[in-house]
Amino acid sequence: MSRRAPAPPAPPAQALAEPASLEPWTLLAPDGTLAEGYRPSLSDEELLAAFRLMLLSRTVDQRAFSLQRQGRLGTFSTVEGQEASVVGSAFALDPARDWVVPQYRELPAMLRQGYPLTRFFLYFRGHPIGNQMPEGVRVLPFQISLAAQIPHAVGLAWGLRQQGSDAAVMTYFGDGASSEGDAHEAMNLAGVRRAPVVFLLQNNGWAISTPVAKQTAAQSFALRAPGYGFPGVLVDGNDLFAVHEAARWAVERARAGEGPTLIEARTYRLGPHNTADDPTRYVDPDELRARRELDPIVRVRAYLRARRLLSEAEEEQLRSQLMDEVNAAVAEAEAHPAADRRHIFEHVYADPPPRVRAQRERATAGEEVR
Ligand SMILES: Cc1ncc(C[n+]2csc(CCOP(=O)(O)OP(=O)(O)O)c2C)c(N)n1
Repeated sequence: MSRRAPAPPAPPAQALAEPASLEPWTLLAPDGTLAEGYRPSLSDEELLAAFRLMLLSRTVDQRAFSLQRQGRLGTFSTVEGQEASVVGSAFALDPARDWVVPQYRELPAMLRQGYPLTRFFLYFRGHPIGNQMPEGVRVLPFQISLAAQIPHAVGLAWGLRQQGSDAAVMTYFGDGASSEGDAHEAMNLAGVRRAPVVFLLQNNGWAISTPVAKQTAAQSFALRAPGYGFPGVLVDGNDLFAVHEAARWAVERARAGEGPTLIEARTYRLGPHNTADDPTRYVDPDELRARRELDPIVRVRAYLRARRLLSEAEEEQLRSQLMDEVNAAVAEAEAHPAADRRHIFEHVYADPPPRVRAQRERATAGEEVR
């Protein structure tokens, strides 16, 4: 008869990798008041510029959504609700030195780096020029293949370091993208090579209709970082100041040769996943209502009003300027010669394989290509 093995002993405390409990870092409360003793590192001018960019982003979202419904723009994803996370982090970068490697929901960070708004509209009208960066704009193209941008960011950061630069690379990805193998491989390599990269994980609660609770069993994505040998920070992603300070800290570490940082910006996607999605089929309306109360724009506005940095009338004027700016970019994009279907065969292969060449010929002859 086989003897039953004794129950396994519990591992001793020092051998157990137990996750510490984490609370998101918050500096700006929903009512617009600052944490005790905190003095923002953003100057008043920078803060107004950040708020302007947040409002511009919201204006683009609204305008682009209606253009998509009119058939004047393709499917795209709004930033709505995530403006503090994107703008707060982007403002930690020096556009003349640092790089942004986006997913597809980070337009304001790209704009701050110098990406022209007109190209955003061209991109979502199907024009390849929309994904080409003007000389000196340190941004990689939109990435729709989830997580594929993360190894690119690490390679870019590592390469810059090899060239003796003190530049930092900020790469953005979602909670959904974090489940891809590319995310793990890139973060592991970055830790080993001490690449000067900041991983800005925007946890917006959803990956299309998959809630974050089904994405990970961990209590925070930030907890992954120590497993790769670098720090992880959990911040309130709807707090412009907290995201900004965490990103500044991470960028300084990168410049100083101390390697990568993972920042989990816990935010919330207020809109649909993209213009083809219907979130009313899976988002609890009460949850959405509660999250709207935490709108990052409302929070910064409350702070600006309390400090008398921007009156209601001044904001009204700003909104109308931003609408003019957006309309001018739309007009310029629409006046641009339409994209040619043959464009889809460009910029991938220097020497296209026979199958692609044959498809290109059929497209040139106006035939259907499958
Ligand atoms: C490799 C890959 N798999 C699946 C998809 C389809 N897809 C597009 S967006 C998305 C969800 C992404 O969620 P997340 O990374 O959290 O970013 P979010 O859209 O919420 O900002 C999925 C599954 C894709 N684009 N690429």
